[in-house]
Amino acid sequence: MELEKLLLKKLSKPIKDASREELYAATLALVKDLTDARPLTDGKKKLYYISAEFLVGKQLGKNLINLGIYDELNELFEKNGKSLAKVESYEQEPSLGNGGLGRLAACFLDSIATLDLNGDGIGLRYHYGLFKQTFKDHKQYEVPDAWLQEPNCLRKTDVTFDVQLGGKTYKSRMWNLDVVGYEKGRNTLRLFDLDTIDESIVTDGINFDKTDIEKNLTLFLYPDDSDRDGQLLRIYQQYFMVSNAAQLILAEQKRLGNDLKDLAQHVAIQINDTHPSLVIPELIRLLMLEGMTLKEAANIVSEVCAYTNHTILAEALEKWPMEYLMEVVPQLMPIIAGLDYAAVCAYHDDHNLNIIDQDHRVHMARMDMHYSHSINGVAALHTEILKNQELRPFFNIAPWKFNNKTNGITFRRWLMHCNPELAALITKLIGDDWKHNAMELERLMWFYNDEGVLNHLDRIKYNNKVKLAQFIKEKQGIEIDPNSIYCIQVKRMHEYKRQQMNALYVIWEYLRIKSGQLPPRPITVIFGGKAAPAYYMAQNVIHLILCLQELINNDEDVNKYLKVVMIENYNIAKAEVLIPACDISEQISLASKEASGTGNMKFMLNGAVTLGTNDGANVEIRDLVGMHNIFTFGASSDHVIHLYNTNGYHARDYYNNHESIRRCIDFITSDALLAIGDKEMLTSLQDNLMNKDWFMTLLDLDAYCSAKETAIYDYCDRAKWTRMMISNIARAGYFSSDRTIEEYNRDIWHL
Ligand code: 26Q
Repeated sequence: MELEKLLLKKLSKPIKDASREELYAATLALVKDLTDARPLTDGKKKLYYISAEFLVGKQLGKNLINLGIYDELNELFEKNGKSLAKVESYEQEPSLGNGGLGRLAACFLDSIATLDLNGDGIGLRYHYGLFKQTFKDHKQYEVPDAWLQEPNCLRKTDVTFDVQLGGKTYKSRMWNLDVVGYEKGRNTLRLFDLDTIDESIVTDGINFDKTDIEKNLTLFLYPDDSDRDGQLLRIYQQYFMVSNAAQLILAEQKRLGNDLKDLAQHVAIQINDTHPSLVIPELIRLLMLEGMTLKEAANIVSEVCAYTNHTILAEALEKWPMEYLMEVVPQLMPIIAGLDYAAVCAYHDDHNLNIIDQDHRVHMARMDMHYSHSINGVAALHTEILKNQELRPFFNIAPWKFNNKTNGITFRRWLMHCNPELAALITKLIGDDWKHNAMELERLMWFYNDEGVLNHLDRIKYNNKVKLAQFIKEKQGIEIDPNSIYCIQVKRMHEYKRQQMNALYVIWEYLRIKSGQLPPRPITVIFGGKAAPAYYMAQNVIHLILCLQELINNDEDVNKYLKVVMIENYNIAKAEVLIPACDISEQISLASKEASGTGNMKFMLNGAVTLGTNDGANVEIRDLVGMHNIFTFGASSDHVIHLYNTNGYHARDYYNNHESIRRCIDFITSDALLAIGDKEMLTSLQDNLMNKDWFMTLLDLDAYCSAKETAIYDYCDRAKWTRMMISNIARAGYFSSDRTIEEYNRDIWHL
């Protein structure tokens, strides 16, 4: 009743007469009021989580859950013939991230607030964020994503700072996004921007004048950096982000009356990959302006800062030419040189430790590692590889800095919001303590032999599969069968994640069906993910998948047993429909290459069974659920690393020596596919797989097809499969981001 009154005040007409848009605006305003009524978390020490990405997803539903009014509002809407889900779908999804790293930052903010820890996020208010993906002629096209429509979840503030970019002064502005914890806690995500950004400078698609900083600085996330101007723009963005962060932090400390000499007692900074690394020299610069020496400031900053590594791919470790930094941030270069000198003096015998290398490039990760007190990887295997391989020289000089923090996900969004039926069943079975202590999910194992519960689980999965089928029909016009097995691989398109191996499996299955060997149950293979615009091989893989979708779904001999869907513009909202509907979770990266993965955790929590390599957090999933509740295959990370070190992998040998592999590769340029697709793209992909295959697709292809066949047979044993489902859900508690954040706080932040 109370809630109804509050809503009507915002609406000024009866709920039943209001449009979806009006209901959205009123609910958004209501959420803002209720958020304001909750006190901001504070404390003696504060965390600043700095990140180029925050892939927060739609805010309305999540905030309603965390404020504890979702169900009540849902009923109120239903009573008036309205659907809260429809109102939620009106919201534009903020497109402030591209993948795992950005989504992790969003899950972390949710957990930090829920645990009532004092911590804000700091990032950029991109006007278009990451591009929107569309398909035409079986290819990906990129269009700007104008997500900033009014009204939205951001709040304009009058906080501004002066930032020096290329010798000129610009005035920034801070925008706030409320972060409400589940039941308690409230923090803020601070997003910085310039008032002068001009969206109209973007012409045909995503082209714009890259030199006009005043107008373009925050237009896009990861603007094309294939030329010098693009790279300069990336540095401008990074410096703008961290200069605002450093100024905000010091302003808050001064306001609290804290002595800057005691900064490490009051402030912790987490550097999310290398994009915010310039915060180290910038903070040192500002402390020196307050009268400290370089040495004093550097010591304090090292105690404040901690660095998280999210990848071992060499190309993702940022190195900027000194000349670029001289142009963009001349005020930092003397400091970086001083930091390098101090580090080099200490360790003059190993060039791998230099911040500035012989080619005058500045290595961001090296600066992070010298001048922070903690270096962490994001899954157990990943951290071991960092220590023993990629970052070994640093581990040798400072082993105490290294620690593991296995990633996690927020169960508020990835269970309670996206799968309310499953959440309700869990609560009915074990009470609702699991919402605060995810390890309580273990109790579901009591029902391991309870046929009624297992059938109920199965029914929920089926309902979610029906919903996904309706969604795909509505959005993309493709019909899929909810009684088929849904195999889902959704993530950024990258060769190391090996979507191409899954596509080769599709060809393998297609050829088998054509030859009369039918699978025991129909299979639906679902892909989704964006490819970077200049990443041709990833574009080619999308092209192959879209061609296969066209060929197979229209082949009357085959489409009763096999279908292929490539989801257009995969994002958080789509993930929330896909993940609860999944049977087989595809986590098939080349062992050693996927730092952790977090999709793998979301799928298991929603009762999917993993088909994966022993990579990233898959290893920990396997250890938790046991070998009988996961399908693993493929070369070990040790073996893969050995192959790289010895140049021991030759794709050509696999092509020549394995008939089944050869048939799949040859099919990429078969008449059937060339009739649909682009000859150049398909040939280039085929050529790459046969002659280069840097991520060793053919090495694991046979093992992958066999493992998938086993999984599909096991799926047909419903009693067996539903037990695998419940085992996966019950063991997912460890992957709550609440656990991850408690570990960060215990070992690194000490809030
Ligand atoms: C670097 C240089 C130049 C341009 C872009 C970049 C760049 C941009 C984004 C490098 C890396 C990223 C994003 C990385 C990322 O999302 N990593 C994922 O992080 C997840 C959270 O820890 C892990 O679960 C995934 O395994 C990891 O791939």
